[in-house]
Amino acid sequence: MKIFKTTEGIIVKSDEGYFLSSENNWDIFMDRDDLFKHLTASLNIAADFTSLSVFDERNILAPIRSQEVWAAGVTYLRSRHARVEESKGAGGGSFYDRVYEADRPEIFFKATPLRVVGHQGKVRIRKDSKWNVPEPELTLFITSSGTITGYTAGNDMSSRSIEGENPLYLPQAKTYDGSAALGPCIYIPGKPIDPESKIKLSISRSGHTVFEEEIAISRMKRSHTELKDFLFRECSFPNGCFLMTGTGIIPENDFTLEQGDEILITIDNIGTLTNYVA
Ligand code: DO4
Ligand code: MG
Repeated sequence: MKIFKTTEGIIVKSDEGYFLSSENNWDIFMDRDDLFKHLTASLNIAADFTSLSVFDERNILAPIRSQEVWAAGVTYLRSRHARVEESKGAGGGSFYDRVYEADRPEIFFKATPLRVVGHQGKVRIRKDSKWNVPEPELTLFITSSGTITGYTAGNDMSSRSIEGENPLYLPQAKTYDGSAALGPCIYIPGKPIDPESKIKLSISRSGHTVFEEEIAISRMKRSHTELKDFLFRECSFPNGCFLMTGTGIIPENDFTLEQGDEILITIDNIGTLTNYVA
């Protein structure tokens, strides 16, 4: 089952088609530990939903209202290698090796809803940054009581020149207007997502593909539950939250994003999150 937040309201896609919910409040709609069961039951008896004959992709909004977006880092070997290399000059190289092996994961605050764009939206690169990349990340939707009910595609836009200059600059490298994208929908499988699901990143410039790579989420070193448990240790989320789970794909060091680039992040069963660099 997939849930879309749209200009028309909340739309659920099941095998039977598209259904518009009579509940318009995203926070209330999403914050249910039994969301999959609840939707299956409601759609079966046609309660609280109206069947739709058309679904217009252009109406899709970012699937967020009051939720904070958090992110985990250095959860794949590729990220560890890239970070060690970029911060060697600043003396930060060993931090990334250590956090990859440590019990405590790297978890950082990524964005308020204001800084998040949705499918077809414009992500930004900072004006004071020379080296910029998208980070395609499986993103968890977690309810207020700490249950992982949904999955979406996330883009953890990152300034590698700023985080490479000094690891203490991480918040500036990661959090700014248009620094996060989520969408196109929230996938609600009713069970944990298949670990063999693939994440694919494709970047096009003037109609040509300039970067393409994919990785299975099973290559991640930590479990989703482990990351969620650390996040929930001392933080409460009355409306649930999003947790980006880290990137396993980072373009080579000579690559930087440019204005107008098209970024496609595709995850099995979720779909493709498309964004443009403003
Ligand atoms: O520590 C820097 C950020 C790591 C990150 O965002 C990632 O691995 O995805
Ligand atoms: Mg990241």
